[in-house]
Amino acid sequence: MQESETPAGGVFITLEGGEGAGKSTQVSRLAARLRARTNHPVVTTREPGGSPYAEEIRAAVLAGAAKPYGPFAEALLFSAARLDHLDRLIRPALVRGETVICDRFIDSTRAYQGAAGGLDPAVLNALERVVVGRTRPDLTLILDLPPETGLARAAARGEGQDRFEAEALSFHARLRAAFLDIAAREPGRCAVIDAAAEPDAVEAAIAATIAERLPALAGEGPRG
Ligand code: Z5A
Repeated sequence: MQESETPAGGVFITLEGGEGAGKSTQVSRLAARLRARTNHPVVTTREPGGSPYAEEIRAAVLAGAAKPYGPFAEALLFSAARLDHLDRLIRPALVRGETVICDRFIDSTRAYQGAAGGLDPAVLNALERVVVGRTRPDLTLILDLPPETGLARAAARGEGQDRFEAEALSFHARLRAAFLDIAAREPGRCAVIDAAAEPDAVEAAIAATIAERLPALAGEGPRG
């Protein structure tokens, strides 16, 4: 494991929210927008996953392999995946001064295994300290929408339900409340985006937030 206290030179942005909130769509759009405006690399990645070992864990957890063992076992597996992802992809990219945009990160563990799954926040804090250390997002965009809308979008893809999409609506309502609570507790890091709007409007809201919160990133000018 690399030193978890490695200072990061790049910019670390995460997108969070419930199912079908449009995170993947907006990760791509934000990356394209930043690449058109900056002269340094922009890396997109996701959790769980983002490195070969973490992708293996992703496949097992989303298939429900750890569900019988409860939220603590799932949190440990997400943390093992995160440790590898941080070591192999995120920290090296940040040290090189790159911008990393990640689809889900620590707030998903807090919301899914913590608030919705019932895992003690003190346990999650301890895991975060060990696994994440100081590699915290500079900005977290919380894509907020009614869970019914997000689940309908996810269902419309016709790919079947994974372990979390199959949970009851009340679980997804707790997730939404958890993400909003995280944003309220950490307003310096988090910004809530209305994700029920059309994709172009969501993209514009994200661009405005980047301009406000990370002006150096937004204002480097077009690629020469
Ligand atoms: N999980 C966890 O429990 N603990 C953890 O620590 C971590 C994760 C890191 C990952 O699954 C699961 O792991 C996740 C939490 C759990 N739960 N689930 N399920 P995933 O990565 O496969 O699922 P997801 O993150 O929820 O992704 P998603 O369902 O693909 O949603 P999305 O990325 O937010 O949305 P999208 O793919 O961009 O859009 C969904 C559809 O809606 C698609 O057809 C789009 O074309 C459409 N879309 C997008 N934006 C819009 C707008 N604005 N209007 C209308 N339609 C739209």
